[in-house]
Amino acid sequence: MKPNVMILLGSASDFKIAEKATEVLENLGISYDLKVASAHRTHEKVKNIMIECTESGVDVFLGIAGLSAHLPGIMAANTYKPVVGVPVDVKLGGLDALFASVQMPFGAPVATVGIDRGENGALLASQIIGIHDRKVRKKVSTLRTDFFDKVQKDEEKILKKLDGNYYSPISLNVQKNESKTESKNKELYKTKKFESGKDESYKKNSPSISVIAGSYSDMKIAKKTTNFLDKMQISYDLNVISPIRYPEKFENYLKNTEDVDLFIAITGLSAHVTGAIVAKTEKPVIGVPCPIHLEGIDALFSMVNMPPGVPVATVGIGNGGNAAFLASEMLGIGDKNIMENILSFKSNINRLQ
Ligand code: C2R
Repeated sequence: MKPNVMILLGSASDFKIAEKATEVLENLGISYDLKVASAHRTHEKVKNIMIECTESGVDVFLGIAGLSAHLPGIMAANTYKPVVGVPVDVKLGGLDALFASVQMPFGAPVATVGIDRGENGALLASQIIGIHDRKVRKKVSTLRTDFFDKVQKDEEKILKKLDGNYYSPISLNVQKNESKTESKNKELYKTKKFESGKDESYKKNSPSISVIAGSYSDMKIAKKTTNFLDKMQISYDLNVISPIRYPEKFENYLKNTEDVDLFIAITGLSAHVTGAIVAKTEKPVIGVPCPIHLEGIDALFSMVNMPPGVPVATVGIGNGGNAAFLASEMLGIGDKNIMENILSFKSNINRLQ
């Protein structure tokens, strides 16, 4: 069986994080291979694996590394398929690895997930495969529903232990509301079109990508995204909608995007836009943190460090171009034209150097 996902570890000492990833892939029935290959210590091995596996049909690569995590970047430099980076906490709480993985220059994006979040890395890889494989998309949707059920059960468990004198639960109403929202979410994941497999014909009228900016002040960066999508001849919708400022508009908009392939969200400060989207979809969500304040570090941290079950494929601060590049790589897995466009663009960049 050819592996769909290739996992590379910078060291055998990263295996604990890799196990979280393999558990998810086992659960979803996605084939994978795993090797230890360090860009620093065994550079040629990494290059050879990437070149060979890109040609032999691996869909997505997962690079797991700590310290100066150059591994996912070197992987991205040697392929036109999507690379997901999982930074590992060896020193500095993993911040060194996070920055090394996420802050890639244009043309070699690494879809970075939270520190030590091997499960989210694998889930993101599965969502990417799910763009082109309806069965995988459905399994991802079911797995995520399990995460909702877990939250519900965990809540019940902790509430049983609460016995403060002033604890005054209004749990009946709250629980009703919550379960309503949950069932709405579940409905969204199991749209009729999705289950009956009619989405291909609908797709012709629907853009491939929904680009959402949190504010007009993010538009300069959003422009970099849409410019590159235009170059790659990929259809997109562009909207400025904040789930904090216009919650209803946001909800309504998302309901109308169930036939897009993926989302790109561009947002600064506390990056709730990406979190709000990823909570509602089983499709990949790419996030671009914007430097409105604190040079964008606030947005980067709040975007990338998502809990298990809701990965955001984060690119470098302000790097709208890389978000579009990554989206093209994701779509290119199942679309020869896009794949050829991205390949020729990538070799042109290399030639310029
Ligand atoms: P050792 O335990 O082998 O010394 O590795 C590994 O991923 C690991 O987290 C310590 C840490 O060094 C990381 N490492 C990299 C790379 N190679 C090894 N970041 C690389 O090429 O990027």
